[in-house]
Amino acid sequence: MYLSATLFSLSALVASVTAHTLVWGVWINGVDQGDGRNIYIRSPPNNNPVLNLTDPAMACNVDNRGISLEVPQWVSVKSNDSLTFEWYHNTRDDDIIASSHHGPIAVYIAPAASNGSGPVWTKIFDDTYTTSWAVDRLILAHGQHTVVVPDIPAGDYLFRAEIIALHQADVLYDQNPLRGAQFYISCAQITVTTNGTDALPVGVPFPGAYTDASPGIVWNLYNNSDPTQYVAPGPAVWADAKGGAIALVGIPILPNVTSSAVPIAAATGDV
Ligand SMILES: *[C@@H]1O[C@H](CO)[C@@H](O)[C@H](O)[C@H]1NC(C)=O
Ligand SMILES: *[C@@H]1O[C@H](CO)[C@@H](O)[C@H](O)[C@H]1NC(C)=O
Ligand SMILES: *[C@@H]1O[C@H](CO)[C@@H](O)[C@H](O)[C@H]1NC(C)=O
Ligand SMILES: *[C@@H]1O[C@H](CO)[C@@H](O)[C@H](O)[C@H]1NC(C)=O
Ligand SMILES: *[C@@H]1O[C@H](CO)[C@@H](O)[C@H](O)[C@H]1NC(C)=O
Ligand SMILES: *[C@@H]1O[C@H](CO)[C@@H](O)[C@H](O)[C@H]1NC(C)=O
Ligand SMILES: [Cu+2]
Repeated sequence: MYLSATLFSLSALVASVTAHTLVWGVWINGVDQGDGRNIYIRSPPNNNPVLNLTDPAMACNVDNRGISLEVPQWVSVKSNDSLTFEWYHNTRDDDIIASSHHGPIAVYIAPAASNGSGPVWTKIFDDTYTTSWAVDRLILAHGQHTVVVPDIPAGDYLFRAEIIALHQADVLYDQNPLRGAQFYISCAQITVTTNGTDALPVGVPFPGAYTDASPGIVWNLYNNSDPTQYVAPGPAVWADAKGGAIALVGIPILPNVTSSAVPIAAATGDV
């Protein structure tokens, strides 16, 4: 009895390991650009979310801390190109993120020279709830969502993808630091080679754009709140943005599996 109860607890623990998410890389016009992690993505050291709205990590996650931590490569794009982010959980093209992590997805851009500091971020994509949450559709799309590159001046930019998971967002992090909305953030280093005429407007700062009072920071998924009434935090999408989609652009080609071992993330009870 005692032993089986222990085994039951252990399996319950294993089943509750974290199911967070990270960006693996990007696709341009449906072409996989290869593993971007710490290569052209300013990757955080693990897939944990940012919770603290005033943390400098709200810009480009914990490796950024508001200052430049440039990684070696830049991905070149032209105006009108489709730039697709691809997220994963533990290994590429897996379950992507826990299905409990319902919430919206947004993409912002900033000139790279700012290092993401100051009022430099412009929202170019926002998807909240249509027939399901943006995250639900991201899982179906193998972790892929796309923005069309705006007709902005030539130069280096940071493209900041953001998933907000709402499964613990019924309270503010400031009221309960074990809960709150979870921010999965990743910045890609992108060089725009066309010299467009749509100059970026004055942007918003991260941290700063989202506060405890912003819409969409507190949301209860479990009390019959109408998800079609959800409003994402932050500014409206820029009028000169060219849209995007949460949709599969290509099935990743995975290396042949030689081992069934899967890295197990640290358990935090966040399921
Ligand atoms: C949130 O981040 C700010 C800025 O870094 C820091 O001063 C504050 O202590 C953090 N809050 C918590 C609860 O860690
Ligand atoms: C992007 O597409 C728009 C609309 O189709 C077109 O007017 C514009 O010239 C295109 N820009 C570039 C750089 O191809
Ligand atoms: C961005 O980072 C680079 C390299 O560390 C630095 O030279 C530059 O002054 C920074 N720019 C800003 C606006 O902080
Ligand atoms: C882009 O166009 C602007 C305005 O016409 C010009 O000042 C700038 O030098 C051009 N930049 C590049 C990289 O061609
Ligand atoms: C659900 O909970 C949220 C946040 O606690 C609250 O603002 C909202 O009024 C509640 N909605 C319903 C339908 O109970
Ligand atoms: C996987 O192995 C098969 C058979 O050896 C080979 O034909 C295929 O090219 C390999 N695929 C990859 C992505 O390495
Ligand atoms: Cu998680």
